[in-house]
Amino acid sequence: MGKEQTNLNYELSLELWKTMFRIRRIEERIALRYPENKMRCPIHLSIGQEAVPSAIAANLSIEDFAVSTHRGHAHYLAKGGNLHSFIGELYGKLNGCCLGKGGSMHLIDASVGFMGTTAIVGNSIPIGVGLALASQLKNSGQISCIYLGDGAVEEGVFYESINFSIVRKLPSLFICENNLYSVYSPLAIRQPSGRQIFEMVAAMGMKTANCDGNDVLACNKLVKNAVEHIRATGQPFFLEFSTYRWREHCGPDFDNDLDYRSKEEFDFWQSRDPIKLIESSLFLNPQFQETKAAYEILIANEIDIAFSAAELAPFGNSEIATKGVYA
Ligand SMILES: Cc1ncc(C[n+]2csc(CCOP(=O)(O)OP(=O)(O)O)c2C)c(N)n1
Ligand SMILES: [Mg+2]
Repeated sequence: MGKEQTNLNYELSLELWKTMFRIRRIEERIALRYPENKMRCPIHLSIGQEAVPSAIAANLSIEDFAVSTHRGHAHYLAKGGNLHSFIGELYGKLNGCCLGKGGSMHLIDASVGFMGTTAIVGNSIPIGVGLALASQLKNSGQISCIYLGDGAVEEGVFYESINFSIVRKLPSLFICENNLYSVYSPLAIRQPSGRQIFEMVAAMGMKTANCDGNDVLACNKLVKNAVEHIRATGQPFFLEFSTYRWREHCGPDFDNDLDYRSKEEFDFWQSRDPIKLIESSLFLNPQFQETKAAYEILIANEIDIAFSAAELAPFGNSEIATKGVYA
């Protein structure tokens, strides 16, 4: 491999690592501060699942759209969502992206094309398809990225949305983060054995692909290819990534004591930490150690400031109660 290629690989790996590392540190801080009881909304952390949103961050622009789920922190940050607006929202404060009225599961920031997350499984999928339809009607070239979990595949609206996207040739990018569980229920008791989600969607008529969702370079390659395809043809694409959440379904803690997943399984996925995996090749470059140390400090300071700002920000009042409420 030539020197130029090696440098290019390093730069790309570093960019992807930075996004993952920042998301991880932000969520770890949320977990650390959550027991103070100042963030009064339920939280669904995506620690362990950072590779997919980082690949999205590297390939979508701020003009594109994204919608997401109850587990949407990483998706919001990867779309360029402001950290102060995010932490303020968790604290229920006026500096939050929804003026503190939405909390963790209702993050919206139209200024960066992040059009919303909802607590109802599958609910944001048709909204994302609607955004893709709007983009097509306006010929704006915007892609609509629709994040969903494996559990959303059990909702009827999933099939309607896939079907409509195919029939109307919409620029929608479906991103299925298959972390093997819906709350405590493993995939094996929810969906037929041997049926792969991406293969089923391919059989419905959409272009699809899948890969290891903890290998950020593989994720990046798949997303890049899908985005190029959508931009060139306007046609939808479905990507499935296998990944794993480390913490409890809802909340800041680990839940291995509940015994719904085995220690062996958990250990296997911990050994496939997406950040550690890319670091193992980044450390081959002697510069990385110093770069990592400096970035760690930068991110810690950024997080400190955002949490302080959220603590200091005021709560809303009756004047803003109906602002942004449409129904
Ligand atoms: C329509 C609906 N059914 C059930 C629930 C309860 N619920 C909340 S999160 C969740 C799990 C969804 O699993 P998945 O889509 O795989 O996302 P993950 O939590 O694994 O990221 C369920 C069943 C809900 N919020 N909405
Ligand atoms: Mg899941």
